[in-house]
Amino acid sequence: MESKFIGCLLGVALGDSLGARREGALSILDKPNNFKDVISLNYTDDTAMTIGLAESLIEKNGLDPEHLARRFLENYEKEPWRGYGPGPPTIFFSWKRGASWQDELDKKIYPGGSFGNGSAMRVAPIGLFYCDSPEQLRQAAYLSSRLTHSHPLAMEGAALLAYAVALALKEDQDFLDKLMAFVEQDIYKLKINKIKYFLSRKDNRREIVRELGHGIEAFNSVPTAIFCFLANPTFEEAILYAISLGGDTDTIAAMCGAIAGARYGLEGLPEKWLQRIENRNYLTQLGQRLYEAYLRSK
Ligand code: F2R
Ligand code: MG
Ligand code: MG
Repeated sequence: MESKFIGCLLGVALGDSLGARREGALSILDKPNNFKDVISLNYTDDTAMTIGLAESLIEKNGLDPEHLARRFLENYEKEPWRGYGPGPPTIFFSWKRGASWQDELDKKIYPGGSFGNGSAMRVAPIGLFYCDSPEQLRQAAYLSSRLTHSHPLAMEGAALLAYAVALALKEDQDFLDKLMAFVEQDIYKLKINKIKYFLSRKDNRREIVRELGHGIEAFNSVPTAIFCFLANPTFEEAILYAISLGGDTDTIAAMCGAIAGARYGLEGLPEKWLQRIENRNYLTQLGQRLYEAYLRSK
């Protein structure tokens, strides 16, 4: 289990940093790039916010939204150049000026709140910490999302990704059926059915992108990341495949990396990539500390 906690956090960082090299690419590759020429792997906001969430869960022994909001702000101020989405920094500045985490400030930026994938991309630590209780996991994922992404489709995307991490951690054999029973929003149910259809057709990349999406919206990226994990037999193949789909590649590969890292553990992550990942030691320690916090919470 400890190896899987570590593998999940490092999996986010590997997917994010490899994917960041193609983020926004509209083209779909016919076959995955093997990244042989890459010397160092630097991660973006996806990993920076995952770190913030893991740190807060460890320090507070569970989800404390006020503490989490403070940590997101502190980490952003240390590293504002991580390539954050447009909405969150505006919200961080409002918190700094005294606004509350409960204010759902994203509703002032987007009608009905943000349905960007920014809350799903960082949610993996909740999938690990609350892996024994789907309902606690759902409530924690919703609450963590509400700070910056209060639209129901973002909250649901975060819960779905967290639950996928929990099921992968446990090597659950009824993965898709359990995801289907868990989700409440129709668009996610529709896309989970499409995942089933495409599992035997993974080379139809254009059709997969058309039907599942590869965009910045939670509903156009969370199901795609789950598909990339299920359609490939190893961590490496899943990440390269995710990146080959183009679009929001850092985030789709980060979310796929979270699930695949939880499934295969640290041993399943390619050493050739681990050697080049930024902050490898800190991410490893964070996985260990999150595992200890999880044990204490039981
Ligand atoms: N920001 C980026 N990539 C840009 C390139 C960065 C560059 N490399 C650099 O160096 O700076 N990536 C990161 O942003 C995504 C996560 O974004 P998040 O946190 O969800 O942001 P936001 O602003 O809440 O939403 C993102 C977009 O979604 C659309 N949207 C959201 N809600 C909407 C609504 N209600 N109606 C219409 N559209 C809505 C908007 O287009 C938002 O701008 C990740 O990819 C991460 O890697
Ligand atoms: Mg990013
Ligand atoms: Mg992205």
